[in-house]
Amino acid sequence: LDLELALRSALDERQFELHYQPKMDLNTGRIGGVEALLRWRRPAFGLVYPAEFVPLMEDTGMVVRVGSWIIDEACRQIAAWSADGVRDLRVAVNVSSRQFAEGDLEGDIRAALARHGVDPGLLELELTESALMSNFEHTIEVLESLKALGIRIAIDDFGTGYSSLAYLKRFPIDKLKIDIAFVRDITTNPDDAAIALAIISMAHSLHMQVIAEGVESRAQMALLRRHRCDEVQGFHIARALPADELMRLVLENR
Ligand code: G
Ligand code: G
Ligand code: MN
Ligand code: NA
Repeated sequence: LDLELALRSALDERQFELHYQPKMDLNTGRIGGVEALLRWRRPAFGLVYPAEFVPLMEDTGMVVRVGSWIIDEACRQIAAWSADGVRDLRVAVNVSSRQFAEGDLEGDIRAALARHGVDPGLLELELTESALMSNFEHTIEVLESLKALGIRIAIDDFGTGYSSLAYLKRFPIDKLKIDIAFVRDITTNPDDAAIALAIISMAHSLHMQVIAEGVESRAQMALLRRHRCDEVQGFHIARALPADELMRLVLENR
């Protein structure tokens, strides 16, 4: 209950911040994008990670209002990096199931892009299979309206949910993100390697890109590159960093 009360005032008290984890393009070795990850700087507690509060935000519906803030903040950051001369770094934000179902995603994104004067092509959404599969008609309508804005759409944690391949074909999806569960033992478990390879092949056949998350070693990265995965994200590249530290890393990498 204390947690819920504290969380309710966190947005107005400006206690949320976004950290950014790089995504490396395996063809060029460049950091082509980042994933924005929510952090709560809770007074007297320090930095709190999403696992401790996102489920409660989802249950209470707070995630809709905070989700709108996250989209605005990500666009503000894209504009700030642009002003500093980095104009080609894509920023992905996570969208929760409830935000997708109940929020006005298109309105929020349209407003944030306009307010900050951001190129829509630099904004990407990460949606989970469960968010997409709950209501087919609603999903297709929302996804089409989002694509019309010019933003990109990825399916997060791919392979652990229950998306039907028939639906996948009909959704305007740009990218699949292979779940960490298949990446963790990819160099030692032939089944996991086979699943990752199958996801990569299927994605490319459907003209989608593929990223693997949770990459923690050079060997995992090398195997994914051999299998023609497009991008990798994980501790082997870097953890999520505050905006200024992330920018230093990007500039060193260019
Ligand atoms: O940053 P961390 O690895 O602790 O994130 C853990 C989980 O929290 C991830 O699954 C991620 O999708 C979720 N998460 C992180 N940031 C956000 C956010 O901004 N919005 C939503 N809805 N979920 C987030
Ligand atoms: O959106 P999603 O829940 O997938 O968010 C990414 C989560 O994965 C974050 O909580 C982040 O801290 C975590 N993460 C990112 N890279 C790695 C990694 O290389 N290994 C592990 N175990 N977790 C990671
Ligand atoms: Mn994600
Ligand atoms: Na994920």
